[in-house]
Amino acid sequence: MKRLAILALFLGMAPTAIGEVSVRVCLADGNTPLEAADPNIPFVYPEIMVRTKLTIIVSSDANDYWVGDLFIAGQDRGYGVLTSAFSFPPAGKEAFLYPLEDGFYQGFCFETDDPPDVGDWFIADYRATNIGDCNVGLYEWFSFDPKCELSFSHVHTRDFNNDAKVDFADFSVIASYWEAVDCQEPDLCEGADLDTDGDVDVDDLMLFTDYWLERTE
Ligand SMILES: [Ca+2]
Ligand SMILES: [Ca+2]
Ligand SMILES: [Ca+2]
Repeated sequence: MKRLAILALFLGMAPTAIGEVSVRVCLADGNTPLEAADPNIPFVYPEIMVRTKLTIIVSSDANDYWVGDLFIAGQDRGYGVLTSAFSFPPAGKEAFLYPLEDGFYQGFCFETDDPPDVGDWFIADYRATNIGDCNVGLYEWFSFDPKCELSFSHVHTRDFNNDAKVDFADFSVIASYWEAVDCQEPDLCEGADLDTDGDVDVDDLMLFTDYWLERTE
């Protein structure tokens, strides 16, 4: 009986306790969620190909005025870039955003109307520019440390002909270099030597098929 009473108290308090700004990652369409690589580890995402475009959405289940940023910091700026950002109606008519690029941060600064509405507030476009790791931090109230960090890892593209889709046109590049043994940096047999060991063989083919029909934007 006592336990029930405590539960009722907890439920009664919940609506005020959970109001919070959160961030999520979607594909370039801004709609299809990109799930974490491991459901138990939030904000660490599966490997994406260089040139892949993603969207990062800032939303809130509380209608409290908010000031925050999405930034790529330090050397991570060599691997990814936040290219553009927009506000959604729930951020309010007076919502405000602007790009920031200084000696350490690259990204966008956001400010909602006072008060905003509950819902999606802002969206930013992210692009993987180089092979390596890149974190995007969500900062609040001018803090130096991010509230959370989205961790992206970029790998060689499988879109060899650069038409934003991995399909037969790209497979034909693998086929045309099949069993080649003299692939060299930086061309790597037009990218077909995906594991960069100098040849094009079944290991490269497997790395290729992992991304079959994926789109980069
Ligand atoms: Ca392609
Ligand atoms: Ca290879
Ligand atoms: Ca090999």
